[in-house]
Amino acid sequence: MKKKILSLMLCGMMAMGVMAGCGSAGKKSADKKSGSKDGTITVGFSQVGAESDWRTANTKSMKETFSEANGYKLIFDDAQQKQENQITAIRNFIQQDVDYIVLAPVTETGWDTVLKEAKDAGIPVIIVDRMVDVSDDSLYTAWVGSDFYAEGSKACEWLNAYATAKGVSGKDLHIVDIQGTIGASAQIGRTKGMDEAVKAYGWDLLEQQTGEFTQAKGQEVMESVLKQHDNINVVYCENDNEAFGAIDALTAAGKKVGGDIANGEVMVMSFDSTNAGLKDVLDKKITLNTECNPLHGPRVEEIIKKLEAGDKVDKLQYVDEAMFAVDDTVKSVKAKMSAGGEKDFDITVVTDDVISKRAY
Ligand code: GZL
Repeated sequence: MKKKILSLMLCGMMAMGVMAGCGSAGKKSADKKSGSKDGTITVGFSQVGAESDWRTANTKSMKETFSEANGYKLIFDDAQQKQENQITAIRNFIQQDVDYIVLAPVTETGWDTVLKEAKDAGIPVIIVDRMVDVSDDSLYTAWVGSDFYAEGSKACEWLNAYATAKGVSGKDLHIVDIQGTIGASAQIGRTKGMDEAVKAYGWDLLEQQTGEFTQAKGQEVMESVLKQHDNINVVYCENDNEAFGAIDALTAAGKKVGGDIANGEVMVMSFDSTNAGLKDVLDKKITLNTECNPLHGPRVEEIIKKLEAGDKVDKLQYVDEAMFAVDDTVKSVKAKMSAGGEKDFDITVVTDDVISKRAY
């Protein structure tokens, strides 16, 4: 409501030749500053759900940042991994006339209509984590998240270098890809990295099935695939929780989980580098863990502060991310980036000290 009164006041002042640039009555451009009379900024955050350790860390970062003590009112909604719940949440945020909407989209498509409603209401939308695929990118003000294609490229370049160092040829890598939620940017990018490597290095990709980024589904998929193939020696899990489930299934099936493919072990690779995921690297259950950093709270706050100050913000902001392995067989990799080109990434060998210094 406050924005409507403010817009009418501004238009009135413009009519007296005091100011220019007032949008149509009741609307303000979606990038303009806002804030209530007492300075509190109201943020509506539509979160995917609570499907993984990564998501828990992401929610914690957002709630710690957008606290009352920091001058915010956070309206938080957990969509339980359902897009229709996120769309409902965004409409509720619009009804409540929040100052900013932050959306962590469960999948990339299906957002044009509701983001147009937010734009028409003059509420800036910041996309966090996964990306949205919309017909008009003015429907959101900024995006901050990971380069998921680069994550996939990193992991697969590491696997190629590791296998080569161990004397295992590409055709002797028999791989299961337990994918993330189909249509999520993280799944799209990590799967694309795998698909390109299979073609480039002649790997034997046995199965690709979604584990929905959860431990239960990851275990279920692994159990099912183990019944169909007896030569699996690499399991490419598109997040840590799927890896936890896959490891349980492999162990229950009497498999030896580890990096020694040449001697019959089954290698498990993962993404996220959560605390539990890195502990599994330390225990040599996960051989490579490619980081996907969830600590987006401060990054989103920086965008909001710039908008409040009337400053320009980058449309896309990729976060820097590391790689963690059981050993230094591979010291660095050259990975392909979403924006084009390649970049070198060093591999960190996981120790207790490395884990103790991690922020999540
Ligand atoms: C990645 C994020 C993914 C994580 C999973 O940024 O979208 O969703 O990799 C999480 O753990 O469920």
